[in-house]
Amino acid sequence: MADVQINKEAFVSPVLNSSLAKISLESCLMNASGVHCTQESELQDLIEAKTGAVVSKSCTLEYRAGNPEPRYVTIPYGSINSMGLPNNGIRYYLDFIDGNQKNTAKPIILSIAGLTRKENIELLKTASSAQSLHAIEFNLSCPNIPGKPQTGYDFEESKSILEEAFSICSKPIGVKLPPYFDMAHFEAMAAILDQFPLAYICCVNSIGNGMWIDSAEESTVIKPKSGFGGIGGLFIKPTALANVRMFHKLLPHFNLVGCGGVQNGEDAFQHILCGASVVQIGTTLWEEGTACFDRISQELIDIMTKKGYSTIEDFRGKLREI
Ligand code: OXC
Repeated sequence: MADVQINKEAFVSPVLNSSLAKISLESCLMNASGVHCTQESELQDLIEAKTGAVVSKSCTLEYRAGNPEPRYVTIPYGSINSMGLPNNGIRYYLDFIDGNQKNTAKPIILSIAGLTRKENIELLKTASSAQSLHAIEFNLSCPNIPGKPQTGYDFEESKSILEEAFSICSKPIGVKLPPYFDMAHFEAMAAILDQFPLAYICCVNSIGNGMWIDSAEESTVIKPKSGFGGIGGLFIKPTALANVRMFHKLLPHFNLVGCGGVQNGEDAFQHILCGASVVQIGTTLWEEGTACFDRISQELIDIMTKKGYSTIEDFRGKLREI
């Protein structure tokens, strides 16, 4: 068979441009909240990296030290963590965003995760009045707070907190969801989310309350919660893809953010095929640092070049079902 001839003059290198919360992004890749985004220096690294947007560590009203260590461990195929929302408090992140948003067109999204409903409302009110803030990622899915269930698994509470959130907060709000595993749950959550003008839906947070064991030591590998923690990394890619796909099918009019198991350009490509407009990177960023964005961007561009795609819209959501 003759080689395919590429007309070099007509060929334009693909771009990774996308949009989130109605803001244009130069790249569809960004960090997952929680990784490399707690300290100002880390957020600065992310602004300077090949990211299209940046999201801060989920914050509470005040500084939190988080759970006792060891609380993050790399395991085969991924990671287990029970960080317990260590963060510097909302003011720290809003001040950083205020100081930096003047110098960069790259949106810095504030992630919030109050431990109680009252705290979430206070966080939303505070964020609502922050001038330079573009959008909020409302984390409904932290699995690591002892004694606190994940809001995203309580459908009634999810609906009611979103009602209140939209009544008091004027900023665009996206949600970070836990993974769902049953069609009835996908449908129930989609029916709730459809009632709100959400800026985006991010699927998924870590798979909550997993366990990893050190056989030699006959022990758990993380200390908090008797060794139970959120599972991330390659392990969770099938679950993450399924969640992006299902919410894309149920809510095609929503902006979707895919998160889970992205180690390379092909993983990002698959999230976009499922319907994601933006792809977040967590465990790989933890392992490799911000250079992962250069590598993954190039790998994604290489795939698009081979397939003849110029933008991610050429294939976004177009997964073939056989
Ligand atoms: N998901 C979260 O939402 N938060 C962190 N871990 C996780 O897996 C945390 O801080 O525990």
